[in-house]
Amino acid sequence: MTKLDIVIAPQPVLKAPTTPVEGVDDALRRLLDDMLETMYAAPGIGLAAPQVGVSKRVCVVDVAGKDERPAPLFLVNPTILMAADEHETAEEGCLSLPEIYAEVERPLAVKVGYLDRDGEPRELEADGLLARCLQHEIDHLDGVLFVDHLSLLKRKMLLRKLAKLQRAKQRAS
Ligand code: GNR
Ligand code: NI
Repeated sequence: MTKLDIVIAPQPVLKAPTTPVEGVDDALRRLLDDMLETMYAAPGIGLAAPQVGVSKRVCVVDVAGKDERPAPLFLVNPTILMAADEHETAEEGCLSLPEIYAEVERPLAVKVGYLDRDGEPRELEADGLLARCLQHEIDHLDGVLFVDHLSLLKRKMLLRKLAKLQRAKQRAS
């Protein structure tokens, strides 16, 4: 397996809607495995293909705590089939927006349809952190970042902060 480089905003690949996958083959499984390794190394609880520069409709998720057994999910062509009417606000971060955090309101629970790593159709009902993470990843596959759920003013402020942090990092390297 190979750890991939994570794309940082504002790179255009993060804003582009992805292409659905035609079928699950060995090459796609390799991408999924590399994404999982990249996500664990980051570390993060989810990673979408655009975040490694690949505009395909696939993502990986594992919300297990560090003292729990790993519970990786590989999602090919995921879509939200149902979302709860009740919403909840919680803090989010993103590997493509390092050191930027904000409160985001989302449906509390979702039902997601997808193909698994073997190309088998599946459905998953989730709430809590898993529901939030699935929505965050599916947003990435539609070219949406968590800051896009915030007011224009807040988004501008956070993206300026990110640019400043990235400039400082560049100068230090
Ligand atoms: O690691 C991550 N943590 C996180 C926390 C709250 C809501 C969503 C996430 S996903 C994020 C990794 C990431 O950027 N996935 O796209
Ligand atoms: Ni993200």
